[in-house]
Amino acid sequence: MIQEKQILNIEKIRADFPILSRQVNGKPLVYFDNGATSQKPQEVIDVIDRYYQNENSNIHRGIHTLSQEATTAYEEARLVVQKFINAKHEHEMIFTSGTTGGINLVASSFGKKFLNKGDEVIISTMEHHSNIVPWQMICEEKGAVLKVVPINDKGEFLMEEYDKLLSENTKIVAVTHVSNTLGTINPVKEIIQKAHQKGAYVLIDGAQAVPHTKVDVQELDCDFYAFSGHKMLGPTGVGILYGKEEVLNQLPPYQGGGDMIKTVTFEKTTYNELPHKFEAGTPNIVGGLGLAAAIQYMNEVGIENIEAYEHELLSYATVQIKKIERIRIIGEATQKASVLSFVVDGTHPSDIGMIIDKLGVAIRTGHHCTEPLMNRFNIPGTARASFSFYNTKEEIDVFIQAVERAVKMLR
Ligand code: C6P
Repeated sequence: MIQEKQILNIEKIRADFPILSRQVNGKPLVYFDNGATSQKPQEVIDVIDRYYQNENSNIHRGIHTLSQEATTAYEEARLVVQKFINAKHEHEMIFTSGTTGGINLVASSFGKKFLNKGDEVIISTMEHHSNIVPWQMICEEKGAVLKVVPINDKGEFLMEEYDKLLSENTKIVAVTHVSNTLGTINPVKEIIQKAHQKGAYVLIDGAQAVPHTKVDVQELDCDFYAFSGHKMLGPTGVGILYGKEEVLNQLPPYQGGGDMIKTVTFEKTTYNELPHKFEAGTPNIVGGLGLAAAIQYMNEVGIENIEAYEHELLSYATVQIKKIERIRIIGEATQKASVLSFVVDGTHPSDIGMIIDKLGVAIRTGHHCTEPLMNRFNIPGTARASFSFYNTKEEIDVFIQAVERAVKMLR
């Protein structure tokens, strides 16, 4: 009897995700591209459908019933997220368009307020472009310096190198909680503590962490934590930026427009309270409701169960893939989330991806928006399988057979 069935009721879970029963290229879909975006359960699809059929209205503006209902539902969604990541206050949850939106907000607003010539920003080698480029842009504007913490050959953050880079000049440290390309789980609590000792703020990119592990922002004590709805069963175009109240209150608004103001005259505008100060314009209302439904679904399954189950999937897949000749795993950190990146020496990752797609298996190939990381490993890209709790060991068997076949064909 396979062990996965003991942790989760996998048949029931899979039945909740309509797309998982479709065929691709005449084969049952094996969806292992969860790092790019997750699939959505029926509950989330229903919330979106119901909203546009029965509830659609703008929020924070109307006195009519529909608008008030939509406002209440949206603000309740904020509370669901607050509870999920254990933030102290609901107004510390800023709805954004996603992780990228959240990081750009911080880089721009924090940079305007706190960065000056000669100040330093620390990131790591394994960052997604979303946690590199916004910092490069603001550093260039302000004359600040971007410092990069190196990693070892297993893909682990080098704490002793970080210690050397941290100084009184460090104003903010921005690192990923889980690497999308390597699966490495970074010791973010220690990273945060060390930055705070030097008086620096910390932003954590949680895009690949929140879908797979329990995140408690108060326990971490991070200043900012950004993540996307679509990687955790929710819709695209919505995400959350958590920020500590006392830090957010010091930052200037990011964008100007409706909802973020208290009063406007041609001479002077005063700004709204948190969180609205950072939420200019009509938001992705249905996105917020869909995200709350996604969190409720994850809560029902249990984040600890998700983590344990995905860990089993990763261990199983890792053992199986190592049996295939010429395969080299990229990212072998001791602490890993459910990402399996690999290269087949002498072949291009996209050839593997294309061949196994014909067999119904969806993985991502390429640089995964981490080009500097690819340069670190001296490779053009990887083939990446990223698992979710609705995947199974049987699917891993199909994937392994497909990769074996591709490797033979590309000999
Ligand atoms: N990574 C992947 O296939 P957005 O696009 O804003 O939802 O998320 C950006 C982002 C930021 N940080 C990390 C660690 C990420 O993994 C991502 C998105 C996807 O790996 C698409 S490139």
